[in-house]
Amino acid sequence: MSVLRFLTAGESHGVALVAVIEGMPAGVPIDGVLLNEQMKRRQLGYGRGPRMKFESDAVQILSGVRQGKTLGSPIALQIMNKDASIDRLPVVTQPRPGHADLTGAIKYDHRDVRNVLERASARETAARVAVGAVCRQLLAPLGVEIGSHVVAIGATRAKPAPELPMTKLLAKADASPVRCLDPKAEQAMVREIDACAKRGDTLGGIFEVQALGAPPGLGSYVHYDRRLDAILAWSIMSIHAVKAVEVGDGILAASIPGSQVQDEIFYTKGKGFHRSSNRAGGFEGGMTTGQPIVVRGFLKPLSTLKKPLRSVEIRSKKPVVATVERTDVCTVPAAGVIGEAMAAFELSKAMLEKLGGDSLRELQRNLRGYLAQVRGF
Ligand code: EPS
Repeated sequence: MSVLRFLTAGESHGVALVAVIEGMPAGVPIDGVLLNEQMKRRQLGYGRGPRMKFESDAVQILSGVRQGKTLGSPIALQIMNKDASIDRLPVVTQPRPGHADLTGAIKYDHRDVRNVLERASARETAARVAVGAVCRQLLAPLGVEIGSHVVAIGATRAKPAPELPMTKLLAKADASPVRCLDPKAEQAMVREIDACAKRGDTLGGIFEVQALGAPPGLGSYVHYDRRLDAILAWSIMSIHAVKAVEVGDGILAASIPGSQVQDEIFYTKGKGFHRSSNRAGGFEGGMTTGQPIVVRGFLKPLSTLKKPLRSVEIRSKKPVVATVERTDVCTVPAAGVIGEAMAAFELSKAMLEKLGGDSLRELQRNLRGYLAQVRGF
């Protein structure tokens, strides 16, 4: 058994995006239809730009899967770009404030900002969603389900989400153009996106990822880099445009007394230890408690503006306005799907670290043994 890891490669308008997953146990059933369902979900959402209308992201499995099951060997995935125009696209010398453009060009000594923006683009997240879709198929037989919904777009905030079984949450969120569970807020969000598009501006917002069924004790308090809430926060923060992450009621908790923050502990025969609240978002001491995992990503508005901001031409150093690339007005609904993928990867990794196993059968046996031990505590 090795540590689960993945790499992605590919430019936004290059030939393809690719990903390699290493450390996936053998014997995990992989359904290509389910993989592509996840890819489609990432392409949806009100406020997306023209690119998503003509790309139909589909995953090709190049290795590591045979007769519908993982082999235990590296899994290579490929997503072809319909728009593979990278060699015909113009040189960019007017960096966009907020994008990787200027700092990336300085760091890598590029005089064409395109060399930066092609890889810095959020198109890379298509490869991450493909990886997450494989991880979900490992987690499903282990009883872990992951979903997300949109909590806010711009100034519009949804009312607190009801507790729903994961299939219901996903069905409701995916049926909404902005992946929001509150129909009133949904309408206001759509109006806000429309108004923003008219102004040539962009909008950020908040998505919430939930994971149900994770056993208690994933991650650890014993060392800083084993705290799974921190690992998950890092992972969500790595998604393009995410500038803040919240676990459970973390932001509110900073401003209210401890008696209103901690989740009290109860014990009932037959049911074992339980809580009547989950303000901690499923983590105590960096470990899963067995309660639902709740993590939110806060996206700043995208940095490509139709009405561009002031910038500087990198060769002449003269003031200009930033380059205008084709882009989206709002990507918060898609970001939730990407957040799910990152959570699926981190939870798969944490499960394998805790339980071990080179095959799904071995992993499931180890999980059953651990859960029996937990029940007997
Ligand atoms: C994206 C593809 C991109 C953008 C967006 C995400 O397509 P293009 O640049 O060809 O229009 O729509 O990229 C960005 C938000 C960004 O900052 O680069 C995708 O596949 O998600």
